[in-house]
Amino acid sequence: MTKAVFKIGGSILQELPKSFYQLLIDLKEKGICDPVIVHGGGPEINQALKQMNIESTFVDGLRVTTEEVLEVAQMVMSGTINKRIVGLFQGQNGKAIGLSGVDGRLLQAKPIHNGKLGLVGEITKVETAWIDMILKEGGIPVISPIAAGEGESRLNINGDTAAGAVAEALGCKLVLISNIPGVMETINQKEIIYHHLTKNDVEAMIASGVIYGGMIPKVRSALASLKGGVEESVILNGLEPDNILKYLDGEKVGTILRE
Ligand code: X2W
Repeated sequence: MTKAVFKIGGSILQELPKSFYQLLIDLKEKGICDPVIVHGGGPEINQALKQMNIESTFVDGLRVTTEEVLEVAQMVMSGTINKRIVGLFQGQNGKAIGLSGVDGRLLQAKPIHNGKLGLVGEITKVETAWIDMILKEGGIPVISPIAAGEGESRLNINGDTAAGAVAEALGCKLVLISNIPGVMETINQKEIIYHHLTKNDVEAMIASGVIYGGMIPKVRSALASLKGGVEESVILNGLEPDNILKYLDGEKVGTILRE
């Protein structure tokens, strides 16, 4: 069965309807595709750090990660959020298996920019055998983006980057679940959705400000993963889960990104 990586960002987690999880379970049961989930958790990490009076800063969308920040990121993502998503699948009778990138060295990484951002990693290898094992047993893997570094060290990975690396390693599609229908622009008071974009289109749209804020790392990591063997990246609105079916049926929905 073809696989697909679904990235669920922290900002959309609270909004996703139960039917989203049900749809992914149905896709698997009907043999349409085998979902692999990679999640984030940025907003909840922010909240937890604030409550603990720990400062954190971002450089180019990446959280500068001290030992203390890493412990909080791991607690929130590999603990609270990962198990919440597993619970949501189980609430719909899905067989979800939650694991972090540290488990079985599923995600292996080295410090990015020679450690300038502290314990932030870039993925060097994905042990896809663990994912395949879970899929073979009928499970839905739910992966949190903390990776195994050298020895006992662990590294914080941006969620979109982790999802891109997993899709790349599996050689499958990457579906970025969003709360907007895709990359949009308002022209003459009418909202239009760009259904197909290339790398050059995206760069031009970032330069002109059409693509801005949190959408920038999303489209950039989607494009970066294309280079490494991802067939296709697509941004879809998870609040209307039928969009996922429509996309898999080849209908014009969301924004498809290609090289
Ligand atoms: C991210 C991991 C979470 C994440 C962080 O600490 O916020 C780095 O920046 P979203 O919800 O997918 O944005 N890691 C290195 O990416 O969450």
